[in-house]
Amino acid sequence: MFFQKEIETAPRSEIEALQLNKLKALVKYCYDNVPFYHKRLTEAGVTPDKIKVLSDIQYIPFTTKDDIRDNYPFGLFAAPMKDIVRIHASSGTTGKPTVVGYTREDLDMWSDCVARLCVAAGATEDDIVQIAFGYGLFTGALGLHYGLEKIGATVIPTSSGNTEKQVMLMKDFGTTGLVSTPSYALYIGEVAERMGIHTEDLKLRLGLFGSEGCTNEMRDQIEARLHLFATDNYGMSELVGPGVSGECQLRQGMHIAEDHFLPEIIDTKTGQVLPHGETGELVITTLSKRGIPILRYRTKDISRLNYEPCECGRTHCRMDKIKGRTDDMLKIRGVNVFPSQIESVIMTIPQIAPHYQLVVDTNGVLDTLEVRVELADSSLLDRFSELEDLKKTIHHKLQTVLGINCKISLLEYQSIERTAGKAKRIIDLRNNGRII
Ligand code: DLL
Repeated sequence: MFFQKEIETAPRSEIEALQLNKLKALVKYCYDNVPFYHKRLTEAGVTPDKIKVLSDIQYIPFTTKDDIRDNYPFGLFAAPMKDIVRIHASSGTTGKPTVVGYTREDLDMWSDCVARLCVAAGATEDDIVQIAFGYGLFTGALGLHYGLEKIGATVIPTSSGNTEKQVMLMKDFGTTGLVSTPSYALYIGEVAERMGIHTEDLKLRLGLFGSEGCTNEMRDQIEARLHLFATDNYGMSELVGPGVSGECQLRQGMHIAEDHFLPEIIDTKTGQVLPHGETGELVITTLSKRGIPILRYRTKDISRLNYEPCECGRTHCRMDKIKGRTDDMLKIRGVNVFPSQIESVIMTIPQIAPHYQLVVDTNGVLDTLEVRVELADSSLLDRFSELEDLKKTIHHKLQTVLGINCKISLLEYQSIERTAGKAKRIIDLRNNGRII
């Protein structure tokens, strides 16, 4: 039920006292060992002795992805290279990757955090878990790998791709747990069906999904197709990788490992810290990392913190599922639209397969949004009036939720590209110079 019960169920006052001690030590560690932070903190007038209470964190300047990139590759490392035992990096679509380094202590802390979330989700030493994340610089695969080994589960490092083989091994090895992105899990289900394998006959029982968003409606689809209990976990390479937070079996938010990560929610525009319970951009300070400690990292992920006690007994606060990212919130004719809102709607329409793409463009004056979805049964393509009715239904449901008009395109089953990693769902044609 717990991996580190004492800390996972510690009273709030104890958690906060620990956080304050660690924060003070962290600011000093950064100030003394990273010239970038020394300069930043000095400019902001923050010397380590300025941190007296937790809320003094507000005086510390934010760190962004650009700060890490500007100091490429190792400029923000606080530990000497002889103490760094592992490097990871996030791919990033443009320019250089963001590079992170781990000391041995960091790796230990990381695998503890992942072990916690796996146990919280229901994994045990009896599980046989297939890791279908890509092994390599990406933190997902090795992160889950070490955490699951730590709890004594049997790890099968299949890596991503080669989907038919994934299914074959799942059947032959009696795999009980699957680690992947939610979209790849759906694809594995599709391939199994194509191979004539009934997923209900497999031993799969638990999904540890993360690295991309997954609405509850999408989760229902995954569970129906793979016959397992699907859980969500969150993290990012700059902070550690997976292990920042994860759902317990009650699935009412993801418990943050608060002894290692100090969360805040800020207003993206003003940078002001928002009161508990408000939705905004998640900012995280890594309290324990030695290799590359990060002060107040702007994740760009939108969420909300919940400090109410959870019935599972864990006292660490929970963050809501990620609503979207500040940089993938679509602004359509002045209205803010999150892809997750669209996902929630289309996942509940039975005639539609759970794959979609959003194309944003402009007709010269106004933004346009096209929602491309696949028909679950392509024979519907021959029945014009049913197709038109379906389009109207989807259009109406989306308009009710989003408050804007969008174009619905019904595509043949499997015409949207499947990926083994994070799904690419948004095509924004507005800024490529094609249209003025
Ligand atoms: O995706 C780390 C990870 C791996 C987390 C495996 C969980 C499982 P990056 O590649 O650096 O790291 O991407 C981080 O992915 O800022 C979010 O936008 C998104 N993300 C990660 N987990 C979730 C989640 C890994 N559970 C970025 N829900 C983050 C929604 C997620 N988005």
